[in-house]
Amino acid sequence: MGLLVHDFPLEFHKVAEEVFFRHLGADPLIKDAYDDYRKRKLYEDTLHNLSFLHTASELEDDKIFRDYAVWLYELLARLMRDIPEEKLKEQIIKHYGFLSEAIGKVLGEERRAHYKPFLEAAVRSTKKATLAEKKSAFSRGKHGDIRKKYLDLLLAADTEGALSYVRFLAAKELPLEDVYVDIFQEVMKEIGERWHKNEISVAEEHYMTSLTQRALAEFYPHIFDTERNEKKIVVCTVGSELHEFGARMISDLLEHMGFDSVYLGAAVPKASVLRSVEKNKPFFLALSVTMPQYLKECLEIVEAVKEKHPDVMVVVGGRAFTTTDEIWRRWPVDAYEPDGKGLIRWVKRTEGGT
Ligand code: B12
Repeated sequence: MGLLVHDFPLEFHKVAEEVFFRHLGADPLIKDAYDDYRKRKLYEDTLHNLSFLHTASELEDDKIFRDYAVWLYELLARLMRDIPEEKLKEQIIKHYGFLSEAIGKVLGEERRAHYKPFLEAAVRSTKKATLAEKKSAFSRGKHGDIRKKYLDLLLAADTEGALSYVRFLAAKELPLEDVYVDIFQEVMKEIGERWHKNEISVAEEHYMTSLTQRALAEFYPHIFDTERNEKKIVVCTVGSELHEFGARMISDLLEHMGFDSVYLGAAVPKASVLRSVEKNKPFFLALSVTMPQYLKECLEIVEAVKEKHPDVMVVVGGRAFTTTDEIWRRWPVDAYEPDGKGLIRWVKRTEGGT
């Protein structure tokens, strides 16, 4: 599934073409030494950058694009270690200049002026970005030793070892929220970091993700052993969002609290979410977003649910919200929580009426 949002302006394809030809004109290396694959990648990456720019502008949140600019710089710097950092920064900043020129040419000076503050903020963030290693807290703190041991087994591609370690953990009867949030969520984040640092491949990431999803199944007998509360909740991801691990965890943790969880999975269209709310009349709807591009669709769903089912509470969460300037505060949601533990606390407060 593509990363372009449902309302991605068609003219942006023309903008991307303009940017592409500006790069070709400015750099003989791209024109002569790039094969078709790399040229296509340059074009696609430009569309990707435009989709983040569009999202930040639509949601009036420039942190989304600043955050993306830093992420992009770090990704490219690690992929192209042969290019000195300052040179790479120059090239990226030149690219933002091309985006601005191309927007002016294709969409007009007014649109160019509209996007200017977003692009300027991205340039400032790129200039400040650094690859200096921050001290990782991954194997420190609560359950740090378990995280490290489990990740080491994944890195060694030791499927049997990893699953028997997970069974051992299940037998220890640690609180489910610790296992999910402190261990599996943090391991998944670390896997993402290592992919971003170009230390592990997409194949390794896929393997570790699918094994960890399988690991959750070891806890299922425990998930359903609680008393039911006769309330339903509906959980899903929206837009073309394929990251569904977080939503799955939320669904399991709520099931464990006694709710009947209707888990719809990934990338559920607005009309289907509404139909499920209509049919299940949940205590609340939980929407998960990881890629900022799908935040706008999330907002549209929140607004539609609030209009049609004002008695249903809506809670949002997922990594995308951490890349915004607390955007949920401007939304008609009942809560945002950063992780499964926060959601459990919110449910207890809400059910307890405090
Ligand atoms: C696994 C993974 C994938 C898998 C997902 C598989 C699956 N079945 O879910 C696949 C391979 C599909 C994937 C694809 C992509 N990915 Co990816 N992925 C990840 C990774 C490594 C882990 C995600 C995860 O499972 N986390 C564990 C869960 C449990 O954590 P969580 O989602 O944050 O959920 C917790 C909280 O956020 C919260 N929460 C979540 N939802 C909700 C909802 C409510 C209501 C509440 C209250 C709370 C809440 O509670 C959860 C539990 O505590 C992340 C790294 C990361 N830092 O997240 C990258 C990451 C998210 N991916 C990234 C990228 C770039 C992509 C791709 C664009 C790659 C590509 N070029 O194709 C695509 C996009 C696909 C798409 N259209 O969505 C980047 C995003 C960077 C950015 N700038 O936005 C990340 C951050 C990697 C990185 N470090 O660079 N990815």
